[in-house]
Amino acid sequence: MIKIYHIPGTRALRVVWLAEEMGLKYELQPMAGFTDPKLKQANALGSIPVLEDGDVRIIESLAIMDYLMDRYGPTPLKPKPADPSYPAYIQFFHFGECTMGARFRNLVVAKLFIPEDQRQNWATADSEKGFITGVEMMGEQLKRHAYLAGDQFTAADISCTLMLGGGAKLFGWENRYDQAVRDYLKRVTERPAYNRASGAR
Ligand SMILES: N[C@@H](CCC(=O)N[C@@H](CS)C(=O)NCC(=O)O)C(=O)O
Repeated sequence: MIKIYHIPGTRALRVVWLAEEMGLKYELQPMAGFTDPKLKQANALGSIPVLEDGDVRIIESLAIMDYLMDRYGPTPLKPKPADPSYPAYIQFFHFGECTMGARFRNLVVAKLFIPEDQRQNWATADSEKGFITGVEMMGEQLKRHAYLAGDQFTAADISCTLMLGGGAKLFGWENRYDQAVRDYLKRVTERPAYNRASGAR
């Protein structure tokens, strides 16, 4: 049985959303917070998500998604290498965490956790600028296509939506997003699988 270590409103949503889109059976392991001893035992970093599937344990959200699509696919959520949408797919799939997620993490720490007098520094400003530039790059793609990889919804959309949603909800930045990005965010978060996943506890 697929087990997903879960805290609502975190990157675990990527995994649960994907599982819902694929119609996979899974079990949530609700965590009592980032200091839950069960989480530390499964992942020394104490970060969410963690996936267990029999003897398999994976602790990176995009690696978990790739694992589920490869092991339990094929699925149209992951275009084949010969598909014309594949290059954009693979770029935006990783963009969601490597470019956006890395900056998002810095911003969460800087804006919500460190003492107020230390929040404004070079690294925070750089992360904010990079995050907003990333949103603009997605906007350029979304002015031409309904989804990030092209005309079909894929795991790249799941990967990036988490960050677009996080910037909007946590920092109130939706008004800095292009209209094409706002329309897209509304469209993808109206998907039934997203709604089931975001309500999962
Ligand atoms: N690159 C990792 C990042 C995981 C991560 O930072 N998750 C956040 C929640 S969204 C977390 O666990 N933060 C608490 C911590 O790292 O202590 C992934 O994509 O899985």
